[in-house]
Amino acid sequence: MSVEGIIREFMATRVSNPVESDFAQQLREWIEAFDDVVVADGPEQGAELLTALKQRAREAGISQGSELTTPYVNTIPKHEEVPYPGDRKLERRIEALIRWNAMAMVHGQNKKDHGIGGHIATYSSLATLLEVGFNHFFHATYGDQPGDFVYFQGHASPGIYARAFLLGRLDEQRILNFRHELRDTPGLSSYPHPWLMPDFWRFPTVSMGIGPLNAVYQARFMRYLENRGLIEKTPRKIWAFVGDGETDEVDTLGALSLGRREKLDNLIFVVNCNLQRLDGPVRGNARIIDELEAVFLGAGWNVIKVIWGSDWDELFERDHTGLLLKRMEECVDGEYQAFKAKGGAYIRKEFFGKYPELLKLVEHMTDDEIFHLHRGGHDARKIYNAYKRAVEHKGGPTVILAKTVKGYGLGSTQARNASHQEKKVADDALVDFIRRYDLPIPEEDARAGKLYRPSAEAPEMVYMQARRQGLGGYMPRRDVPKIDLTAPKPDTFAEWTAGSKGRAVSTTMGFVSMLRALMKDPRIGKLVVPIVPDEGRTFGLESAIKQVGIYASEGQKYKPHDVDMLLSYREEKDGQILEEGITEAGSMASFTAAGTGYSNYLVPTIPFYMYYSMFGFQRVGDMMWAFADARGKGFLMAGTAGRTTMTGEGLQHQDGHSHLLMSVIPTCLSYDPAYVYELAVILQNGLKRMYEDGEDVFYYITMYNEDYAMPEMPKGVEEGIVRGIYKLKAGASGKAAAQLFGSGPILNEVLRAQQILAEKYGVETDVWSVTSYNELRREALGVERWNRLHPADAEKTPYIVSVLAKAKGPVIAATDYMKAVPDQLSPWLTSRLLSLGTDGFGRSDNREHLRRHFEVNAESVVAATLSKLARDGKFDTKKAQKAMSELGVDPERGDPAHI
Ligand SMILES: Cc1ncc(C[n+]2csc(CCOP(=O)(O)OP(=O)(O)O)c2C)c(N)n1
Ligand SMILES: [Mg+2]
Repeated sequence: MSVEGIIREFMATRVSNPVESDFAQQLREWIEAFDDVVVADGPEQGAELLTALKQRAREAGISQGSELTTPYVNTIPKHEEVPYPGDRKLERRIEALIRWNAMAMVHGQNKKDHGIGGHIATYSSLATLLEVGFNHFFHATYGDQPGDFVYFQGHASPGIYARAFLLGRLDEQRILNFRHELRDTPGLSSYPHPWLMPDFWRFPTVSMGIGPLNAVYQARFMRYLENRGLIEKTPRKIWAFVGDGETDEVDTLGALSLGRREKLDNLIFVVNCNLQRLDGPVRGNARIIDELEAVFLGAGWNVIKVIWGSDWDELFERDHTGLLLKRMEECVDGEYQAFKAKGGAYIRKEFFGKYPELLKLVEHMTDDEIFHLHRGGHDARKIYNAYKRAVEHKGGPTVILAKTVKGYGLGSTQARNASHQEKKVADDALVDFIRRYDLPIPEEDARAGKLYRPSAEAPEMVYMQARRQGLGGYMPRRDVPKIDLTAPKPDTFAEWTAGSKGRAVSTTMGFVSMLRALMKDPRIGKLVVPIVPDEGRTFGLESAIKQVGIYASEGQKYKPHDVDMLLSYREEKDGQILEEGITEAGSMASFTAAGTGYSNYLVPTIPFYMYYSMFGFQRVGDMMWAFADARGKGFLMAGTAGRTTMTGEGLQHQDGHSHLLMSVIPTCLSYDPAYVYELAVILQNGLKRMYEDGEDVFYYITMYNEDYAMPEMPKGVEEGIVRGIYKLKAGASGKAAAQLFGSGPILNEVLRAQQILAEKYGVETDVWSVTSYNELRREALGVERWNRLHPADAEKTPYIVSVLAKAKGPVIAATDYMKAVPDQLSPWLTSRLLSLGTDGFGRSDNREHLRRHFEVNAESVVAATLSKLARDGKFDTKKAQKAMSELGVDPERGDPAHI
């Protein structure tokens, strides 16, 4: 824009204007002086001048709006670039081969098996961004430590497989089994799943948003381990490749401020800005790069934009009008997408054609040359320079915003709204592809979509191997080490299995004291990672805070107000507790980093994530699923659990369903202990199974805040506790007419019911403590399956059936969770089971009223038992009906499940 144009625009929008004409003149002088500096001494001097002025303004107390979007050009100017260190000819060849094999793999599989799916457009846009990383940056090891971590865009996995194929890591048969995992020979999972390919993938990323969020916390966890002396300090980096559409997920951008706060210069995001997501443009009416630049800059990240390829540099140099940049800043992403979909003539007319000066700028170029003016994310030199800067940047995380083309190089499917789901390519398009990339594949083979791998001696293959060797080996790779750890023996927990000697305590208090003891254990103490989302006081963690401190990468820069108190707030550089603040998702990400430490750092950290039960699975369930996929280990400790045990807080706080939700994760063992000794047995067993025996499972344990006397552990109940049920208290005569199941604090109601039934109604019952319906069901399903598959063999008996073999009468099960939790055992208890649970919305009240409302108090258990016995013809029906009013149970009241 001309100087006068700027002045006119500026004056028109001015707020204060004392002496208008004078100011316009002043402006003119300042701008001209600034222009002189830029022309004479270069843009850096111009920038420095502005910085100095800003500093001066700040000193004078003059505030200005901060600028969060910079011009729509590359952050690194051409003259600051270093030359590309690789052999571009060979690298181009390698990239073309990977592109071909990725496409052939997806195409071939869909031809063979219609609708099996797969993606090529994502990888096509990402290929160069990954190749520069694989050839020059991604370290597989640092000495004896695993190297950099790379979170790949899940939908780009065909490219990763194709690369591994070329390197000889995956054979042809394996590639032919892409998305065919259930055949005679091993297959390839659709996306990154460590559960399915445990020596290959490290991080499950395909559920959008989870990868980037986990990456941020992984970077922080790496620092935590370094600061606590559990791993060496290394220059390791965490790279997260993120889709531009993926940034719409709140998870993707929600934890950015942590990166800045913790100065995570080990963290690099690369956002693949191909301007499209699944349905169409990410920001058709604006520019996603501008939006993301502002977000990341605002969060304090180092932002590097890689927008234009090297071939644009010459155009910029020749454009003295500033019109090229102006035109770029006029166009929105919807137009940029159309340019790449519609070809060179269209770009000439619609982009350059707007200004005669710009048309002139490209008059020497053919339409084809114009079409092939590269975007930054397809230019290895630009990418290399951005990565180099990112790796060298100190003091905070870096994001690289790389502009690419979705479906790049795929011919007619490039940059179309439907590109994302393109799987099959027309035969002619395959031939076009090999021509475009100059691949030595016979046309016939191209039409058939055959895989192609040059001989190992081919220069590009030798180069590819050498690059990886230079960087420490192949990637991705997941380490599966043998954990050399002995769990504390059961007698270590003697203090907690001995009972509370009449003192009323909660299972939560019991847990915290065990946790404190575990942290003192000479073998595993250091490995324990307690995690809390601002609920430490709720769980009584103050003493633990004093004991081991809260992790704070900068220590404690202030004197806490409670410094003179016994349990003061203690932050330490090597503090052990991760106090995450109010972020269950962030805490879950820390849990994931710590729960996979055994593989990612070869340090078997043992996370205990303590949180408000209600804010568990239903809030971060997808992350829990990913945790299981990643073969995570650890303990999810769900406090303030139980719909009627959590008093006062009401509907959105009372959890009566988490056990049901956690039952869906195959590797999650969930327990609902009533007593501290049960909890002790479960913890010991968990530590042994996960860290001594090496099982890839994790634990979900509900804890309560109801105080009551904890009994001493009866003899011989350990197996029952672990398997899910044991007999706690038999009826006095030994001839029980019914069996009462209780769990968590509701077990106390059941014990009271046993007493009322005996004393008031002359009905003897046995009481069982059920620690895990989920585990009982899983075992029974396993046995049942075996029986189904072996009809000629003697039938095996599920544990639940065998423990109840001699127990007579119906089973009345009461729980603080939905009836569906005990109902899981129905197939093996046929007509015997009657479940009492807390279906419905919670209420604010105390335990007495809540339990009456949800019909899980002792009186309701008594009434249900009598009713069931009456229905079975074992108790007088009239007496059963009358008992209701004696017990304060109103048969005509509304069903709590619906009110
Ligand atoms: C949580 C979640 N929601 C939806 C999807 C389905 N999905 C897969 S890819 C995709 C579009 C991705 O767009 P973008 O992040 O821009 O990546 P690109 O393929 O363009 O590189 C969607 C919606 C998913 N995988 N995860
Ligand atoms: Mg995209």
